Amino acid sequence: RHKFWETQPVGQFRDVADTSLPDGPIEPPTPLSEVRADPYPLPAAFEWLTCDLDDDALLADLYSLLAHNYVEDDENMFRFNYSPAFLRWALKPPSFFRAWHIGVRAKESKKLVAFISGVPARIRARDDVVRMAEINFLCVHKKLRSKRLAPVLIREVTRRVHQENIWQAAYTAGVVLPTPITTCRYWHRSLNPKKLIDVGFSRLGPRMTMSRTVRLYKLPDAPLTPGFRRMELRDVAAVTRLLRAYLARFVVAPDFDEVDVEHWLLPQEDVVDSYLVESPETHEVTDFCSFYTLPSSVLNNANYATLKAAYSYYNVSTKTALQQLMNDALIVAKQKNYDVFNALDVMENESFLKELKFGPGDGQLHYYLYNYRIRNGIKPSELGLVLL
Ligand code: YNC
Ligand code: MG
Repeated sequence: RHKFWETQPVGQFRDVADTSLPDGPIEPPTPLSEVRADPYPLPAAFEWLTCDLDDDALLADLYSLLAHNYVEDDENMFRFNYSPAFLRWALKPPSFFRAWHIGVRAKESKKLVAFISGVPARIRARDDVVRMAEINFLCVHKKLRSKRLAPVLIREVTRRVHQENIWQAAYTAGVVLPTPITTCRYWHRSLNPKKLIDVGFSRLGPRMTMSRTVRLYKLPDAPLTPGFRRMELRDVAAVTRLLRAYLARFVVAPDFDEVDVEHWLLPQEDVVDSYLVESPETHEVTDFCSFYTLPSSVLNNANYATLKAAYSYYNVSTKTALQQLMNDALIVAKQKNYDVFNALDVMENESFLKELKFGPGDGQLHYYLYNYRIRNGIKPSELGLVLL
């Protein structure tokens, strides 16, 4: 059934019932001298291109490939529209490898037609902190689909990850592959219900009028928690402490240090936003919340071209109730003109979704590890990892 995935060191569907298989790496590392030295062959009309994302023209090409060919919803009404600044942030974390930004272009026209990327991360599974690649932005131009290019891209990124002596990876996909460690659902909180209904993202509820709907989702003009403010550079140490203590609770989570926190969580306009609660009395940082910005193109709508969406990222509450903290996150997202606030049912998110008027979406997001078995998988609430 999965001609490619059956050949890979991932949990195989046929092994699900085998309780003798231990958790941890599926295959041991091979000596680096045995890692294939040359790129995998591509069909004759195409060539590999290691991408330099500091090159604005190349970044614009990548942006455009993804804006026209990346992930759509099941009904093909919306398509992710990652901004160039977001792509740079996502693909150039501390100690990134340029060799892991892999394009395929047409030899003649030089047009970028496919892409896959990895970035390095330390991810903890139970008590094992593992150096991994986070694989993302796998994309093949619509005109080149179903020609088995995706397995070539995956093999090539795997080869380049192995060259750095890294043997595990984490990734998410909307499709079911062998074998998810967990399956999450997106929840959506309307901030601009009229627009969401106009573009077909949501529907007017039964026995609801537009004005009642607008009132239902109305939020205060400013955050309610005293001491709630934007994160700054001087907060990196405190935020790292909060986040490390919190993420220790989950079965699978990133192992962030201060360098990671500065990159992944320090606010960048229209890329990532982070807020915290600084106690007005003690000036201690007690709570933290964050979201990233990922607009979607609205396909075939006369009135609107894009939806501005915020995605819940990492949130930590110690003194402010998580529900109140997230209500403040909704308020700042509304102030900043986002149309919708999305969150997965990971970590403790279930505790606020219904109360804060999030509704369940229809798409599922499956989480995977490459060459690392977690027998029986985990629950979404045991997952402390958000991929972009
Ligand atoms: C997918 N999303 O099952 P089998 S997510 C992984 N992730 O193989 P072809 C996928 N594999 O089943 P197409 C996949 N989608 O026969 C399909 N596959 O074993 C598998 N869409 O290849 C599929 N981006 O080239 C099948 O398919 C084989 O032309 C078929 O290309 C697929 O970034 C794709 O959704 C997704 O651009 C590129 O449809 C194309 O359809 C497309 O004939 C729109 O491929 C955009 C989209 C995917 C977003 C993402 C995470 C990717 C993870 C890849 C796996 C990484 C493994 C770890 C590597 C490092 C290891 C170390 C160490
Ligand atoms: Mg293909």
